[in-house]
Amino acid sequence: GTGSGTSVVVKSRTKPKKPAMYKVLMLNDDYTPMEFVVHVLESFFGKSREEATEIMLAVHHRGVGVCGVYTYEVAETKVNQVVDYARKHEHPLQCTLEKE
Ligand code: TYC
Repeated sequence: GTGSGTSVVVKSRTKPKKPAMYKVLMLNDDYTPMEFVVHVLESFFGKSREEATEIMLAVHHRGVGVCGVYTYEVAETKVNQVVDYARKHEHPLQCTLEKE
């Protein structure tokens, strides 16, 4: 406060804003096995077998699909993990980020 030389913590009147969210998109290709895509959706995105199969088939038919929505750091980490894992298994599976 004034004169005392001590500091005062003042509470903000408004709420802090929500973090920007990013969709992790999975892209179709002609070579990655369907079972591999289902496995990726289960193990990196916490999907059930049923949900994973639905998402995989949607991507297979439409070309692209949403795996999940995360903050930037989490989304970027997922993309890197999936692309690295696919490359390790010699599949061309691609994943990307899109701001919501
Ligand atoms: N199109 C692939 C196939 O016929 C399957 C596939 C689905 C690949 C989704 C990638 O993100 C993908 N084997």
